[in-house]
Amino acid sequence: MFSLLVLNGPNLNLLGTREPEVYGYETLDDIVTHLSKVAEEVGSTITHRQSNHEGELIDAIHAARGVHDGIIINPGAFTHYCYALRDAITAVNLPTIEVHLSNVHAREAFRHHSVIAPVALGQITGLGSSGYEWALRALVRHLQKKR
Ligand code: CA2
Repeated sequence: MFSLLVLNGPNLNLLGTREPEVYGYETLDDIVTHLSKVAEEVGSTITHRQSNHEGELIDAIHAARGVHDGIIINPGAFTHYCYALRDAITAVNLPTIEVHLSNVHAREAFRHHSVIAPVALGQITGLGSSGYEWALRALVRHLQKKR
């Protein structure tokens, strides 16, 4: 049984309400509900947190130490410039998978670079909401191998 922290960054609370052509029609609640079911299926649990504030995400990452086994994070636009978020992930030393709904490489140039990716176990981008599910399955498999 693994305990996973799922974090979503700025503006992702708006999912399902605007720009569905980019981010899909599902709300964040829809995504988290599905993810909870997948977690149960693989004998794990998730704790979800969305914040529009850098410091809150950093605090949640710090608090994950000794509580959660791994992190799934969609850092939103923080992905591209937030070194403090990257440092927090490095500091807690928990396996972390970065997820993006859209294919960041097919979008504006500023989205092509992630400051998070080098400290992440891996990155999933462009697969829509299913990216969270693949991240969860991959993280659980990674944790099982480490046991
Ligand atoms: O594709 C992703 O998941 C992103 O992390 C989403 C971020 C963007 O800044 C990244 O480059 C890629 C933006 C999240 C905005 O979410 C919205 C959802 C619905 C309506 C408007 C914004």
